[in-house]
Amino acid sequence: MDLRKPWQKIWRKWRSKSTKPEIEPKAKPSATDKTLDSLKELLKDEHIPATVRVQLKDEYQQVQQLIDKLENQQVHIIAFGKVSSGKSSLLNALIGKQQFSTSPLHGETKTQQSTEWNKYQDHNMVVIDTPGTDEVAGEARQQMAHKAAEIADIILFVVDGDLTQSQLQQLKQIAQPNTQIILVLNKSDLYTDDEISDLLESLTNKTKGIIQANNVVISSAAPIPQLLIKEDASGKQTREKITVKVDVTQVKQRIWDILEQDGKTLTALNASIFAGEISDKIAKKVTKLRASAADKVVTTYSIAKGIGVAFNPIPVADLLIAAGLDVAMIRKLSQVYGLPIVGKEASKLTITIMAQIAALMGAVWGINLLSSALKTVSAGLSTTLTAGAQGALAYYATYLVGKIAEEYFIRGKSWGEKGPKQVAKDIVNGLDKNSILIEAREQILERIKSK
Ligand SMILES: Nc1nc2c(ncn2[C@@H]2O[C@H](COP(=O)(O)OP(=O)(O)O)[C@@H](O)[C@H]2O)c(=O)[nH]1
Ligand SMILES: [Mg+2]
Repeated sequence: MDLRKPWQKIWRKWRSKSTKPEIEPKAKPSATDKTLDSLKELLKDEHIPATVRVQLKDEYQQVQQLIDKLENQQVHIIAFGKVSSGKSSLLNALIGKQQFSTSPLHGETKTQQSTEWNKYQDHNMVVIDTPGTDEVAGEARQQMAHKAAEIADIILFVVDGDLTQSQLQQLKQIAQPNTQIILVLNKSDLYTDDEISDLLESLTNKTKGIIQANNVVISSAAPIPQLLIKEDASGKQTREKITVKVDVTQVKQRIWDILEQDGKTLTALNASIFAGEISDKIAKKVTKLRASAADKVVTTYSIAKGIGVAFNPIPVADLLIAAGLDVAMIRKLSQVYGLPIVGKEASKLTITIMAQIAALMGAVWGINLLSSALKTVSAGLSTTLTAGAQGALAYYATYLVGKIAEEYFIRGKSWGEKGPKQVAKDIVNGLDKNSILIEAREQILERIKSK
């Protein structure tokens, strides 16, 4: 071994460094890198509380699948279509081995399975077999196939005859602008040439706008031997078994053409589109889940406050002062919105909100509101009912505090340009006071009676 060599290398490097400072040019992140980053970000978003995360299990699983797919540089080719159309047979014929089990019986493939096929440039081609969709198989199966199709790059939609209305419907559901769908008319051995050209014409027409005409192809993935009956001049019949060759060349050709044409962009594009869609979907779901969790918090605390006051009436003017529960509610809400606040900050926010409510109500708070509460809530004024009315009012006050605080958190802990006064005003005006009071009374009376 020549020991000088490493030293020469170091020397050369040192010399080059001393002449020009060597700053490694940072490789520009590729589209796929960016997508990967945003997907990973999605998974670790700390603003999403654990309770909401649990309910996003399916979405997160899909995100994780896409991350795996990108990290392993996979091109996904998935067979999709009704049971027994020959999906498993087609994939076997493509990869050249009996990987997926097939059967003349309905529904041989029970779960989704996949296997590596070939390499295409740097990509690993993975074929995915699905149980198949039909009317009798359960929703869950369909869901699973749809989810897999969503992150697939090439979909082989397999049929063994003309397209039915429900198949067309499915096709429309899974079709996305950047997923390549190859419509495969399998079992072509069962048809005459004329029948095949009629079928191809019909398939192409029905899928216009969804599938490119050159993506409609035929195959015989597992043809059955045919019996040829010959009759000679004397009328004697002879039977001859003709084996038909497996033929999936058109499907293969289309897959290669697609990869050749836009293999590099296909996976990156699909992934980034899907990433965008799933993050929108997650965002919407988070918003919805948060809103309902927040609503539960607000109602729970409003009832607690209402009952507390009903059992231990305090002057209306003091409602705003007995604010312990409201502070606790606001802290809970801040957690729901992933922007937790504690201690002083929570008290300060509660005071700010209560000040807005007090200012808005002013004199009205004491007189009009109470009388309207009494009117809506009680006909005669038995003690229970008066207590109920006061309780309802307390409920209403806390409810307002909750709704206003929610708005503050939705805006990312800010009142925005409007300022707290306007935000509070809009919310008070937007709520149906009477129905809240009626709801409050019902909730409170129910609990008073049960005590
Ligand atoms: N005649 C004919 N039969 C086929 C062909 N491809 C598949 N089959 C048969 O159709 C049945 C269902 O095939 P399978 O691959 O299990 O369908 P899958 O449910 O869609 O996966 C099996 O009996 C296959 O042998 C084909 O090209 N021609
Ligand atoms: Mg199958």
